Amino acid sequence: MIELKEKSTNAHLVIVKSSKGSIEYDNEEFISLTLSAGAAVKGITYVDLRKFVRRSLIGKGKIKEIKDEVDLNCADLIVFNYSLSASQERNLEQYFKIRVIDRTRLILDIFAQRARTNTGKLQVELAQLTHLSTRLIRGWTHLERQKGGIGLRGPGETQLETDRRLIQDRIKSIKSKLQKIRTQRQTTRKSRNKVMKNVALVGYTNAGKTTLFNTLCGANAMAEDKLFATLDPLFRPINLPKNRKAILSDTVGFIKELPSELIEAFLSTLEEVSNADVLIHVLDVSDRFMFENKKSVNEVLSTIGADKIPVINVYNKIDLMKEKINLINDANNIQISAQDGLGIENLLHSISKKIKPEPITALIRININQSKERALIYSQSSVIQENMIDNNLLEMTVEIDIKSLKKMKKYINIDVVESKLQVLEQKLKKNQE
Ligand SMILES: Nc1nc2c(ncn2[C@@H]2O[C@H](COP(=O)(O)OP(=O)(O)OP(=O)(O)O)[C@@H](O)[C@H]2O)c(=O)[nH]1
Ligand SMILES: [Mg+2]
Repeated sequence: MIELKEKSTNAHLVIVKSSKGSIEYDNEEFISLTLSAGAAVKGITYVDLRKFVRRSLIGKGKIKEIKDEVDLNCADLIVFNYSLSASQERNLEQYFKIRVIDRTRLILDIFAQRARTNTGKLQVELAQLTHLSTRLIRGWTHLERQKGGIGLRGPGETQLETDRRLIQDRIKSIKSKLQKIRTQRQTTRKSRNKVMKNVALVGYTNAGKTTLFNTLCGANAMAEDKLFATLDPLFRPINLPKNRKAILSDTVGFIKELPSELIEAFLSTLEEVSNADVLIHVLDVSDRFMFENKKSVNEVLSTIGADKIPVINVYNKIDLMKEKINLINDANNIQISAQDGLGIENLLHSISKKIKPEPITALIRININQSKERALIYSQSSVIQENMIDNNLLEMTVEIDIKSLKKMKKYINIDVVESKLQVLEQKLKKNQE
């Protein structure tokens, strides 16, 4: 049974100073994560890991110091920003007599709280179970251990009471369900890609991706000042200059060292990013760690094989900047305020340029009954002229880019009478002869 705990969680944070990265950066992000998980931060202890203790990670002196503060502040959860082994977690819990979790577990808990759709819940459950399956060790029997972390909500909690074999069975079953969803998404993506380019919003969590998605598409998706507000991918068509169109997607935000369990479980969601034609990397200029975040996002992009896709960097939230900021300003680096609509026109032009080359003029003939094809031509090109040339035939003069014309020719039955494309194809043929 899941035991839901209504009263709020009081967390004590243990920040282990590592040699890489700045401590302020780690601090701020870690506190935001804890708050986003719905816990109050009652105290922080900094630990220098010069003396590494295998059994409990930290030494006796530090344990005593933390215990005193935890008792004083009535904390009921300790969160380490450092990866703890299962036995370290267990030993620390025995010392402190309250729950101890690490950063990975904290992020998994946030995801569990945010998951709304069936797919999202399955993905989170898979990540939780994968994490748990490596942590089932002897002596790990008390049920207290098998509850969730903060808030104790989320999918998969009942499964946490099962043993290793049952967990493996459940992992297998979820994986097979997710594989079906992945195949479905691949099919949908293929048919979407037939006619339109995919533009994916990516960025650090809370950078403003969903706000920008709403501004660009006139959508009303939930944007919140919370980490990982978005989990499931969203898609909408966007209108670009010169009557061009594309599909925009918004997905889960990234974070430094996104747990590998989550990357694996969210494969089908992340594939929407790795299969995009253009990425819009949303950066929050009001975040003093914007460049560190940018680096972390690029690392995740490289992990999921999306580092070769053309990118437009979008510096968001410029409305919050009192002074002009010194950033590159060109077609690939655009300053905007997704909230106030500043710079959006520039961004649309830049996307338009990135996804489609300049159009060519083509003369297309279709049968008068081909209403679906006619609608598609309208959606993909600028129709300059349309004439009935006999009782059955409609002749359309359109402006379209070569790639889209080729795609249309491949998938729908149209007769391209004259276009630069044909001239090019003829030239190509001649060259081959
Ligand atoms: N001032 C200001 N706030 C913004 C702007 N864009 C987004 N925000 C705020 O930033 C917060 C996060 O916005 P979201 O759009 O949810 O961010 P996200 O990148 O989708 O975040 P996740 O889905 O959690 O990864 C919200 O409180 C927004 O209102 C902006 O241009 N200016
Ligand atoms: Mg979002």
